[in-house]
Amino acid sequence: MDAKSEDIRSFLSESLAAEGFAGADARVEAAPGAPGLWGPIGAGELAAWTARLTPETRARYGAAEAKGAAACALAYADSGEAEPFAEPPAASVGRFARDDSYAELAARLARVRDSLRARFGWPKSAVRVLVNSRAPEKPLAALAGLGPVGRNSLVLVHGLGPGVVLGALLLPFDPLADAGSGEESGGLTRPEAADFEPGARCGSCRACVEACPTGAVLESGGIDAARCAQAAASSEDEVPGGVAAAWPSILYGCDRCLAACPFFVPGAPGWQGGAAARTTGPGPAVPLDFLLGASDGELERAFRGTALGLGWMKPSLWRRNAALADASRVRDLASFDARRPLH
Ligand code: B12
Ligand code: SF4
Ligand code: SF4
Repeated sequence: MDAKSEDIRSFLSESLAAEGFAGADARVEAAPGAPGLWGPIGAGELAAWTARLTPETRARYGAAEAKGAAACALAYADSGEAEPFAEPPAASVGRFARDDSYAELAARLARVRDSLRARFGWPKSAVRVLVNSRAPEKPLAALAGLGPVGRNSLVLVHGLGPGVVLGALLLPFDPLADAGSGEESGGLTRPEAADFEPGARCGSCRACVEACPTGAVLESGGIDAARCAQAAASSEDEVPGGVAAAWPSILYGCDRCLAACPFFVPGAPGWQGGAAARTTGPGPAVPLDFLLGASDGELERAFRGTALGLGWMKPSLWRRNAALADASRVRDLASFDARRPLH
């Protein structure tokens, strides 16, 4: 790597550290107690990921031009909360949506992108930010050595667990150009095939399988999205009978399969440094009386500017989810078989 590339990598590392991301390998400065972790992806590894994208997605993010990437994980704002999930008379909000962790991660990565462009005079398109994009982000995190994919299909990030949002910067340089291998790699952990196979690193643990109220987490690893309550909560499509019958009193976001994981880190300071500073979201629970009684305008005003105020989420969807949560109060869960056929 020439001096300039070395400079770029150091600057990237410093910029990410300033945004709260510790380095996942020994060559980059650690940020103790940081809410985030990042790891580098080299040109060859990135090419394997790019090759799987559709031509449209590849073009959309300029992935074929990228020479490397930095994958990042950010712990939820209030990942330290270990409170039980809301039950009627309230519906719960997933941790990622309580304070809009996606928006926070995107803002942090945009600042790193802007610093890189300003420092090295790169054009706008040289660095791309991916956060909940149309490109698969879990394999980027695994490629960067942030952690393996668990049986629940979520990346179990070293030190932070599954309670994170993931994102990446696609870069015009290879941050691993001089990494070497083995001892020469400076403590760099490179992923193996098992890190991409959901559950291959989970041993005999089945906690997420047991915690999923709708039977969506597969014993063999991964999820059956047709059974996932969060998949149904995000869609206007009719909710399958088996999913409706086991609805876990959620408004949006579920979290059961990640909160049950032994790698989930209750007590970890999230990006707000704890729950006290929450200001930007709906919080962990919303009263059903409000959700079922409010007008469209009242609901839109309540969620505008939060992760629940996304353009595609309509009052009819919030009301439908709230009605399912309301119905869950009269359900006989003891006799419910989560693995029975859906319809
Ligand atoms: C669609 C989607 C959903 C769907 C379907 C999820 C599913 N598991 O099928 C639904 C609505 C159900 C959902 C729910 C949730 N989601 Co979601 N979701 C996504 C989204 C937008 C796309 C995922 C996807 O289908 N990708 C396409 C498939 C093909 O790829 P993949 O599964 O990601 O990749 C695997 C393989 O294809 C293969 N692979 C693919 N490319 C490559 C390349 C190489 C080189 C290799 C070796 C392998 C490989 O390996 C991968 C790992 O096994 C991502 C964001 C994103 N853009 O990635 C978030 C994302 C996966 N969701 C996330 C979260 C937080 C959730 C919820 C926890 C939200 C909540 N509280 O309710 C739940 C959890 C449910 C669960 N247990 O999965 C996070 C996961 C964070 C983490 N720790 O992993 C993501 C990454 C969003 C983000 N940017 O943070 N989600
Ligand atoms: S998000 Fe909820 S419903 Fe979906 S797989 Fe996880 S526990 Fe099951
Ligand atoms: S709960 Fe257990 S099986 Fe599920 S992802 Fe976590 S470690 Fe793996």
